[in-house]
Amino acid sequence: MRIGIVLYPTFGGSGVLATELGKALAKNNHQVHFISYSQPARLEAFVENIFYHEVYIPQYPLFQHAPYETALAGKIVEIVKSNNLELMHVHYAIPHASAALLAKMILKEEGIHMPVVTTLHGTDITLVGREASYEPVVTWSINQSDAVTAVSDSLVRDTHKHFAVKRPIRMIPNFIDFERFNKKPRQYFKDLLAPNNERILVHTSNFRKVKRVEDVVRIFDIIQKEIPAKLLLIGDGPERSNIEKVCRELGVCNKVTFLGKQEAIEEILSICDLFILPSESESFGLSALEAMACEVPVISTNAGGLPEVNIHGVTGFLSKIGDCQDMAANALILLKNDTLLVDFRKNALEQAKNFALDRILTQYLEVYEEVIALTDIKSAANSPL
Ligand code: GMT
Repeated sequence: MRIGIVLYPTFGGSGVLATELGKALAKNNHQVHFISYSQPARLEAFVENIFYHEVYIPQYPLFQHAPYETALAGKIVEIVKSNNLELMHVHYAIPHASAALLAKMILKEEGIHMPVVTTLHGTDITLVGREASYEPVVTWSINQSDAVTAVSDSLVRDTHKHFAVKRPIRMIPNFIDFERFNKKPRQYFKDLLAPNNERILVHTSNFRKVKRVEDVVRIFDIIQKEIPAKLLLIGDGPERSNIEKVCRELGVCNKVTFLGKQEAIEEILSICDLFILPSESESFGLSALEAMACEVPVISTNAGGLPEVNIHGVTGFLSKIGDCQDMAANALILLKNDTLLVDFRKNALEQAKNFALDRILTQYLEVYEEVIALTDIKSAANSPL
């Protein structure tokens, strides 16, 4: 197939997932065209069958905010025509779905039929998309897409709850590539970061308020008062300065390492004992799945889709949002008991296998085949949009 993928190029979950999906499709001999405003973070090297098209956003003194959606729709039209693409898969509703649907209408005028598959990732539904100024456009985009998928049952429910959706939404969970994410022997790295064999806790995110990174530090503070421990914080974002301040206030700076944005997260996860994810909202929690694939159990909240990934009492523990005492107590149960920790490590890996790339890729391919077949029937019948 010849597939277009519209995505955010950042380290955020939706961009990561979309890039990894494109790479997997390319490996399976599909031609993939990424469209974004800058090079996707996980598209590091040249890969056969992958093409990247940058959206150029012309500036003009009149614009306070240059119209990205218009430039994106124009780019989609150009790329579909020049590469004879069979479908457009957009990740994140805003503004990717509406831009793709605009492109679809433009192409239809020229007799070209391009189906649009929209994948909802979370914040486009649970947070940003619900804003009054976005809501009608998101609702329209969901209803007009040829197929809509969401990354967890929780997100499917939230979408129906918050938007007037008149069509089925298919749940296709996020996936993990075990070729990349697996526990690697990195003792030298562990010796460097925890020279006295301290337990290592880790958190990765974009340091937005919704991630409650402050809670990570508060949970860690309780833990390190009972056992020797280190905390690794991976990522960066708006909350970073505040988190550093909390570290200073709690007097734990010498035990907390800010690693910033990292490419090879699996290398770091490989030396960690527990992953902490105290998010306020999380449609899936791809970062937790990445940790589990590297045999790291998860201490998280029960927000959104997290209970579908992290199984309470099996792969880690779930707590109420903001309950740092409970999350620390759960962490200590595992950190103080080697045998239990080993069991949870194994369980985490087993659960991660349910989200193995091959299983999930097939589900996306099914959707692609369905929409292409339906588009062929519709275009033969020359039906309206
Ligand atoms: O919250 C993030 O890390 C970024 C955000 C995004 O849209 O890129 O992530 C969302 O999509 C990920 C991939 O499907 C999910 O794993 C995250 O749970 C989801 N974030 C939220 O729902 C807050």
